[in-house]
Amino acid sequence: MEKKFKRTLVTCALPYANGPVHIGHLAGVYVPADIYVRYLRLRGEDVLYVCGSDEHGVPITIKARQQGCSPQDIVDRYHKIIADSFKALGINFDVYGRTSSKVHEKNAAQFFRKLYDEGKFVTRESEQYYDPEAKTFLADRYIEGTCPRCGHEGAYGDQCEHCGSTLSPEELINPRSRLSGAEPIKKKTTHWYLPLQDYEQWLREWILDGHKEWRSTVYGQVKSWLDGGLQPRAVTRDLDWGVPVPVEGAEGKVLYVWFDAPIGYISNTMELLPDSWEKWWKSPDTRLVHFIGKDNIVFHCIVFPAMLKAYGDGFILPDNVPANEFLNLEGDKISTSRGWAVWAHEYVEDFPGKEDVLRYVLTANAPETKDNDFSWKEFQARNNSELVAIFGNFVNRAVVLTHKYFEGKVPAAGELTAADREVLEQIPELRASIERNIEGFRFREALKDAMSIARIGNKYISDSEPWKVAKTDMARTATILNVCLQLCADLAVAFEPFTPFACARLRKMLSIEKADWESLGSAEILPAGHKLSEPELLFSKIEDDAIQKQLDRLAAIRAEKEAAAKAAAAAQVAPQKEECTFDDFEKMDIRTATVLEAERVPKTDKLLKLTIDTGIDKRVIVSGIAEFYSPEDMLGKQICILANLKPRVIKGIESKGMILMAKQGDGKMRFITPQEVLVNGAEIG
Ligand code: B3M
Ligand code: ZN
Repeated sequence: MEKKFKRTLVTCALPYANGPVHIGHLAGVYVPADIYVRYLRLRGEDVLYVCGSDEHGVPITIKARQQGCSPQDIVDRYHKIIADSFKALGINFDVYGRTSSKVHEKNAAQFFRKLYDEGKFVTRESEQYYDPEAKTFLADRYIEGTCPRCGHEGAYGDQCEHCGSTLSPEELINPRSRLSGAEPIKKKTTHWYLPLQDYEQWLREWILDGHKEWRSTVYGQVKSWLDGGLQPRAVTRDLDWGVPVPVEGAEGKVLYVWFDAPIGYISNTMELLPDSWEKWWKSPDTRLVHFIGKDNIVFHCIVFPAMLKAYGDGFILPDNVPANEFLNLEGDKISTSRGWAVWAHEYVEDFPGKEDVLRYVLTANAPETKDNDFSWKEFQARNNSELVAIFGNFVNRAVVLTHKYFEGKVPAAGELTAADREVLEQIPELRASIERNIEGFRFREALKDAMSIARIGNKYISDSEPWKVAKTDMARTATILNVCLQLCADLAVAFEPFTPFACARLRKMLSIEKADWESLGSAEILPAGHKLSEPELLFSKIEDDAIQKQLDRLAAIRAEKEAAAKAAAAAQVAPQKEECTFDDFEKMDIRTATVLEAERVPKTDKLLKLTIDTGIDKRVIVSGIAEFYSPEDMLGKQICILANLKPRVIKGIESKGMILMAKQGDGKMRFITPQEVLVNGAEIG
């Protein structure tokens, strides 16, 4: 690690405390950050690891309303679930704070107040929706109406969850307040704005010129924001949940959640280190790294830096923002509202003792450069054929054989063969590659390197067959196992950032107290005579039924979605046709009739030949309804027909008239039947 910095401050996006975290969050933010932090610590770096819940924002207030409780109840519940699931997965922040804390309220208010006092904001009056019954301004999410794109009736003022369109409240048909049902009116309100355009040039120099090493996805997004021209951004909202705006005449206003949340990183540091937090935030010797998902890039690369710049006082800026792309689940976008997700807290219950497996799979398949997909089959395969069959199997063979032949003591190596040396020489190269990759935020590649050590070991022990050699040559067996055990010790270090639970078990087996990065690749981590502990399994197989359970749960959600989509399609109604006159209508002779005989028209899929009694005559109609009705379905049914339609010959059969059918969005045709049986030939009109 270049020694430009004395310490590293790592922040992870503060999860909204209105739902549990899922694998998309973990893969995008928390697992890579945790690998980074564990790695730096192994290297003896001074690191502070900061996160916490983001407890403000409109969705939390909406959830509270839906569940008939207070926003505080909601954030209390999810704060705990989220914090516990991180811990269970080995993601141990130095501080996991909350933006509803007193420290944060005070700090965020103070931050605003200083910018306000120094004239860093502009005010703007605008017209916003207001609920005249509930006497409150309405966030876009609080307005509901019919979607102008798909006709869905429960679309929100910012988005239609049915068709996925982004909307503005103006576009909704029949808008109404979700609070009172009243029609919202427009009312003037004043807010404070940060004039981002004033920071544009500075941002260009700092990022576009100064940080060309950032991930191209991050750099590209920043560039396109800057090229698009920055606008003033509102930093306050009319809402009753959040940090109150600390100035006169701002009653009923709170700080916008994206203004207060990043300040939360600072507040949480203060909470942990009330006397020394400034060293982490205001020293040019501190490297600041923000781990986030791609939807947070603008806030961490443009808005928050502009806030810090405006504030001055020596605040440092991020040295890197390794934002990830998104993770999909079984080919579909993860959706909290649909339940299309794998939740961290459920995973740790469903797969106890397999925390590392999730960390491993999410890293092996991390969405670092593009969106990626998580599938349960791949999860199972990576566990069974990589962690169990390669890493676990190698370690197990080496440790068990050492117990068998050498009473669990590391045997001394004799002279090394060329093959032994070749194996050992690869480790320092892999170590250097892991270092380059982790320091460059390429965690997938780093994991591949670590896995290479296990692959090399597994191949070496298979090729050198110490269990066979032991029958004739104990000295050679000793050398082989010595080499294997050194590789096991390498694995215990190299994998520590990725699979910390397994590495703790491995260290125990090898009787190593503490992982030490500097030992990685040195041929004698374990001295001869070093006593190992009892072998235990590092990883265990995941059986099909555990995977099937997960797949079944997802299949049920998918089926539900498809049924809902079908129902919605069925409800679609075709627009009204062009006007016609009464005379046009009068020309049509519509009558009741009864089906006397019905049969399929040979060599066709769609046609039925129906012989019907029209009350006027008996005649044949050929109708394209065989997809929907069998001949038996039609037999004896009373139907309605257009009797005077000009006859046509269809498949050699003369068809006289047409059956009236109703059609809706699902495409199915249904015949029309009178409410009670009438005489045949009754006139309809
Ligand atoms: N609460 C997380 C999200 O967008 C958001 C991050 C805040 S970080 C200061 O899912
Ligand atoms: Zn829609």
